[in-house]
Amino acid sequence: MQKLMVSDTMDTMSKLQTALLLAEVFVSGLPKDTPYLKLEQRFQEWGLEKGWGDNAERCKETLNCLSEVLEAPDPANMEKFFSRVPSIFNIVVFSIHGYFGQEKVLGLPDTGGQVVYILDQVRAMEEELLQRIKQQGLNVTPKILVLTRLIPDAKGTKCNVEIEPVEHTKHSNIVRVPFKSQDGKDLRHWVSRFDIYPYLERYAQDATAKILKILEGKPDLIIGNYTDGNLVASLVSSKLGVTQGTIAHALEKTKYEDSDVKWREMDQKYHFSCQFTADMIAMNTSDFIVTSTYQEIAGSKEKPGQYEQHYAFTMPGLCRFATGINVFDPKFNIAAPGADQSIYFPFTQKKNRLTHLHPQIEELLYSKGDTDEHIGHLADRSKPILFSMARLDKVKNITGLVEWYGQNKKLRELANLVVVAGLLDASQSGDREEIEEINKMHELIDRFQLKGHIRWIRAQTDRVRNGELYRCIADTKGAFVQPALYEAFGLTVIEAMNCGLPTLATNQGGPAEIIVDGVSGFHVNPTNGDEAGAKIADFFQKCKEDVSYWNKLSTAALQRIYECYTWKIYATRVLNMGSTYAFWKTLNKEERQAKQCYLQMFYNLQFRNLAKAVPRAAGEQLQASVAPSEMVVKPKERKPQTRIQRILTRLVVPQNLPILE
Ligand code: UDP
Ligand code: LCN
Repeated sequence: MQKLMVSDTMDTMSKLQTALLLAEVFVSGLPKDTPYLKLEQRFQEWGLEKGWGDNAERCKETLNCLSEVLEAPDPANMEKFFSRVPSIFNIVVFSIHGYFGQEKVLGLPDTGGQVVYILDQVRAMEEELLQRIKQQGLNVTPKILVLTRLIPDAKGTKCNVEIEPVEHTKHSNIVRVPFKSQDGKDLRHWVSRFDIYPYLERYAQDATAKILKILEGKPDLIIGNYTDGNLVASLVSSKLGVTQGTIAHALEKTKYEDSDVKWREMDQKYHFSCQFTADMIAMNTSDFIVTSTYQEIAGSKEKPGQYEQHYAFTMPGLCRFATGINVFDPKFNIAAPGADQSIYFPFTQKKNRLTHLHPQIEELLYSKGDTDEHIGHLADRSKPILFSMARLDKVKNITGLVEWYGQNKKLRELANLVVVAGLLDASQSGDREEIEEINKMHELIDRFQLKGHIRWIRAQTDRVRNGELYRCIADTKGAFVQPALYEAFGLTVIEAMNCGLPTLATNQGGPAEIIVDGVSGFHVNPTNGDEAGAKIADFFQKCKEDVSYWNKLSTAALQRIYECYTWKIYATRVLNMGSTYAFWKTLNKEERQAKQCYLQMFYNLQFRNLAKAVPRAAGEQLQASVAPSEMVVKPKERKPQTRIQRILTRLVVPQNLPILE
């Protein structure tokens, strides 16, 4: 093991302060680019080891930064110093549900922005780690592992491959670990994210063994994603004693109205009792939480935030959270994601445009006749295109958009509608919600006689072509619309804006913060279809009257992106969080331990029983070809509470812990 920054002999504060002073004076007298090798001997005499910088100038800055922290530890200095402490080399990222892969997965059930986010995040973090390691004068190879589920029946994807390097990285891999059935066999097919809970504990054990083997030791940071990944991150972090970061992506409680109070009605389909309990455990065990927007934490004047809605809530007959999560806890941080700018670039960059894809896109948008790939056609090609792309989940409200369009004669006259969403044939889908939405799409197209005005294209998995598709929509002077009933963040919104496509997006969730209404795009109210349809029609009307209006919106969208939504800003922030919270973790040990004990009891006595009640049988006994909706087994009767559970629920626990009543 290599000692970094200070040696074992550095055992008092005064020794450290003296060493800092001597070293600072020494490096100040040297040319800035003097390599660390030439400083090493003197540094060691003062008890300083590698890690201060790769040259005299960088070392001076780091030394100075620590001196200032010791004098006056203000937040800016602390963050700067922690950004230079070489404490993170190996990172594990958990993203378990859905199909996690690099091709042919987007649009498959439960597989959307989270996968895009994590792949881009890993690339950005690796780049930042490499730069930091080099600048601190070290020769260490970082490793990032994305732990997901291995799915033997991979549906033509690589989700059955155990280890897959992450494209455009040097040291990052996707590692897939299978779920196990009760008899210890690998579970073969995809499992809905709502039904995943009985598999997670065993998964955490198997994943831990795999991680320790690949890394030949513990990681320095574990980041969980979504409820399942966050719960597993909690279990693994607590077992290994590693700093834990949590990313929700979307908290389901916020997406489904009254899902806490009506948990019993919904439990057979969604198992929210399990999900919300897992969320509460992960939020509380986590050392830090990363959100994409401010509203995700604390909401706005009009609406509470996603996390805020977890402060106090009740699942009647099950439990009541009195102080579930405190949104003023300093563990909350915002780091907004970006979009890959090599894929999503402005339509005006003519020399970079992927013109070889234009014939395919032309076919996709305008060819006649229904196929497996698309339904409907655009009779009048001179009209601009109103475009949307999302998974065909209820909350994405693509059917709502078709209805707004169908009902608004003026909008139908002004623009064509193109939607990329899900599958076109319900009999091919295994996803409960998607099946309902597919049937609704067909019904709406018939009811409003939209053929000739609408093109419904099945989910598109080629990101590069999708980038060019956004730009081709911009060529028609079209617009992107994100009509979701609720959208946690909305990567499609920033992808469209990166391509210079004017964007109208839901005012429910992240997009309300991404877009400044009337400046860099527009907000639409998804609960008022007439108003939303009219606002979109109004936009196209104004563009028709004044071409410069469209250009103004396009430029403002790009400006907003460059100011706030890039992966470089993101990676810097998240790695700083990793180092900073690793430091805080070493303080207040007793209080932390008490909290962890309570959460462990909560996991053992509450979560485990809930997870046991989720039917596992579906995948383990029936054939993979049977649609999940046909496989739903009635949950077992809940067992009466044991004595220890009753005692636990009366425990008096410190502030800011989820209190069960
Ligand atoms: N996407 C895609 N093909 C589709 C549907 C979506 O490539 O048919 C991509 C889309 O470009 C975006 C991601 O999937 O990168 C969806 O992310 P978003 O945050 O909008 O929504 P999520 O699916 O995560 O809820
Ligand atoms: C999940 C969602 O629902 C989206 O709103 C986000 O953009 C995506 O994850 C990435 O965080």
